[in-house]
Parts: sequence; structure tokens; C-alpha cells
Amino acid sequence: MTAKTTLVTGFLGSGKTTTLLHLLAHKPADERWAVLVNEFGEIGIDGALLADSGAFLKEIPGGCMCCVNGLPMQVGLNSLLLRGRPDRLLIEPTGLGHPKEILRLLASPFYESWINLQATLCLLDARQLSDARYTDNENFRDQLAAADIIIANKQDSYAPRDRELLAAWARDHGGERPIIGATRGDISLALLDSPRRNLRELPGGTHHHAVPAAKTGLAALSLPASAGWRRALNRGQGYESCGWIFDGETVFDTVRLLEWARLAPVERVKGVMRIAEGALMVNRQGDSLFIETRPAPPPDSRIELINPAPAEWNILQSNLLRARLN
Ligand SMILES: Nc1nc2c(ncn2[C@@H]2O[C@H](COP(=O)(O)OP(=O)(O)OP(=O)(O)O)[C@@H](O)[C@H]2O)c(=O)[nH]1
Ligand SMILES: [Mg+2]
Repeated sequence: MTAKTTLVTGFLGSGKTTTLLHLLAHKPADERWAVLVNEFGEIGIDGALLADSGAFLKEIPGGCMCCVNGLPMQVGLNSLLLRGRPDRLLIEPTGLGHPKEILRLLASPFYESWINLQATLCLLDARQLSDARYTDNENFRDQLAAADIIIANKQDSYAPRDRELLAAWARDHGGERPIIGATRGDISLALLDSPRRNLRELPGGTHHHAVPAAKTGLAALSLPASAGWRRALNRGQGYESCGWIFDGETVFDTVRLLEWARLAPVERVKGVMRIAEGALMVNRQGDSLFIETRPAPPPDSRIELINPAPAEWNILQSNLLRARLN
């Protein structure tokens, strides 16, 4: 059985996981879906956000799946396909990933009888088109270039200027490709059945694999028995991340934790944390913070910060530790 497979790309914080959650909420009850998420940080958060969403889930934390984690990614993918035998597979690569290499892997003869690759959807926050930190970023540009369909997400936050920039971008770089507006990834499921371009038509040269700076791999997910928490750093593609994982017993003060997440001087914050009331999902991109609570406590607490420059991780860590209730 081949799984209809959709790669959902987009820069850091553009709304990939939110879109997957929307799609999963509309999954036909009689279909088996699987989700593969690959995160930049070592401490997997998107998996926790996607938990209980009704799909087989596999998470590969730590860098881009085409470079650093080539093997774990393939092992993860193979086990999802073999054990899940899904009708449909959705893949979220890291917002700092290399889509062309990932597409090449998925379209390779090895996966021919398993994967039926559909159109690549790329999430774009048009507000970022006015900021050279994004438009000059190679990953940002490569992802848009490799897409078959562009999803202009976060429409609820666009100013007239963002719409103008989007129209200009579409004129200069869009080609024949559809550009579909969305808010919180509310796209039609029909997009998952759109045909993809031939890989040979994709623009751009071949990406040279970066040598990972510091690597702890999947081992970062295990906790030492004594401390009750640990942290993991990752660096690459011009970004740094620092994440912490705490055991299931550790409970956080909601107010102090939110204050910390709101004020941390970094570009991206995301976590699933245990609070007295259950679980607190924290998801911040720039200045916009999105939170949600769920009554069931999570199996552990995990939170990650991502920034284009090194941050004062030790100070941030002390403050985070102070937000614990016990
Ligand atoms: N205002 C607004 N916020 C959104 C929308 N879609 C997503 N967000 C918020 O944007 C932030 C990032 O969303 P995610 O879905 O986690 O983005 P992502 O692309 O998966 O992020 P990474 O995996 O870290 O690259 C979260 O705070 C979301 O709540 C939208 O349409 N409008
Ligand atoms: Mg995500």
C-alpha cells in the first residue's frame, strides 16, 4: 500500500504544526494517517503538541532531517510506514530545513512502493516579506522555491502593506503556483491530493550538508534519574536553540512561567508544560504568544527557545527553574 504523502514546509514559526492540527481535526474517520515531525531543537515539542490528534506520530528532534539526522529520519519513516500502514502521511520538516534534499529522499526509488508524493505545501507569513532577516535567509527562500502550493498563513494579522508585499512576491517569484490564504492553517483537505511538479523542475543548486556543531541526538530525550531535568543545545543554519525537559513530577507556576515565556529575549518559544491545572501549551513567534491549557497533565514538561544569535541560556535557565512550584 502506498501512502499519499504531503510535505508541509515553511520557515520557523510560520504555522506548520497548526496546519497539521487543522488537517488532523478533519481527517476522515475511516482513514489511517501518520505524521512525521522533524524539529530543529533537540527537545521535541511539536510531537507533544500533536499528541492525541488521532494519527501515528513519529518525531525526530535535532537539526534538519536531511543533514544531521539522515539515519534516524529514515528509520523513523520506515517504522511509521511499516507499522502504521497509513493511507496518508504528513511530514513537517524543521523550519530551518532543506526541502529539496528531503523531496529527493522521499522521491527516491527506495520509497517508490511506499510513498506517493503529492504537492509540497509551503506556509508563508507574509509579514516576514518586509524583513530582510527572513527574505535573505537561504532556508526561507529555498522552502518557497521548492513548494508547489504557497499557503499565505496568519491572514488575521496582515496589514494592507503585507498584502501588497505578498502580491509583489507572487508576481516576481510565484510563477504559476497557487497562493492560498489561510488563518491558523484552515486549508481544504483537497489540497493534499494536488499533483506535484517533477523534481527536475525545482530551481536552486544542491545543498551542501553542514557538519553539525554539537550533537547529542535522540539521547537528549532521556532524563538522568537524579536531577529531574536536563537541557540540550543545538546550533546550525545560523540559529541556536536551547531546550529543557523536566520529569512528570515537576509542576510549574502558570503566571511565572508565562512571564518567562513572554519576556525571554529570543525569537521563538515553544513548550508543553505541567501546571497545577494540567498542561500548558506555550507557543511564541516574535511578539505573538499563543497559549492553551488542557486538563490532562503531560507525561513530562519540555520547552525550547530558538534564536538567530546566542542568548544568555544560563540566566534564562535560572529563571525557568525558579518558575517551578516544587
Ligand atoms: N495570528 C496567527 N497566529 C498563528 C496562525 N497560525 C499559527 N499561529 C501561531 O504562530 C506560532 C507558530 O505556529 P506553529 O504552528 O507552531 O508554527 P511551526 O511552523 O510549526 O513552527 P516551527 O515548528 O517551530 O518551525 C504559534 O504561536 C501559533 O499559535 C495564524 O493564522 N494567525
Ligand atoms: Mg512546528
